[in-house]
Amino acid sequence: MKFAAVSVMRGDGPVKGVVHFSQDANGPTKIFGEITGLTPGKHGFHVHEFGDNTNGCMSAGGHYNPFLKSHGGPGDSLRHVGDLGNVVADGSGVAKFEMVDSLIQLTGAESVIGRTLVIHADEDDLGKGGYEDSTTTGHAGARVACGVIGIAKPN
Ligand SMILES: [Cu+2]
Ligand SMILES: [Zn+2]
Repeated sequence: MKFAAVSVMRGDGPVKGVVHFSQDANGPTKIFGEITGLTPGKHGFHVHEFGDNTNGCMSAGGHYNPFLKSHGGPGDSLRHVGDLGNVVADGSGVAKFEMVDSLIQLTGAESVIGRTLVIHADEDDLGKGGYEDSTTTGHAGARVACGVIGIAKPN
């Protein structure tokens, strides 16, 4: 069984993008796409809990964290399910990326379908920055674009 999802990301400013998810049975999930309009450098990238955009990206809640862990990076054992680390924008403000993650699921009890993908203004410090919000949000700053993760046609 193959599963696919897509998030069309928008914000109040110039940042926008499209991010695809694909997963084979219960294998890892591939996450790939392109986000434009960013400042050059690293930007925190997470799945947030709610698919609620009534108040823009703010109503998406905190990082999706069904196992009640603290914030980390995608390679850490201690992390939120939604912690995807950073994507890197080039000098033109374009982040083109592809990653594979074993905690992001497109099916089952901890599925991310119907939740919100968010990209932030600043770098995610992966829990290690020593700021008050490093262990909850990675100190990644404002939510510059977001989009609900919806079911897509597998290919
Ligand atoms: Cu976030
Ligand atoms: Zn987190």
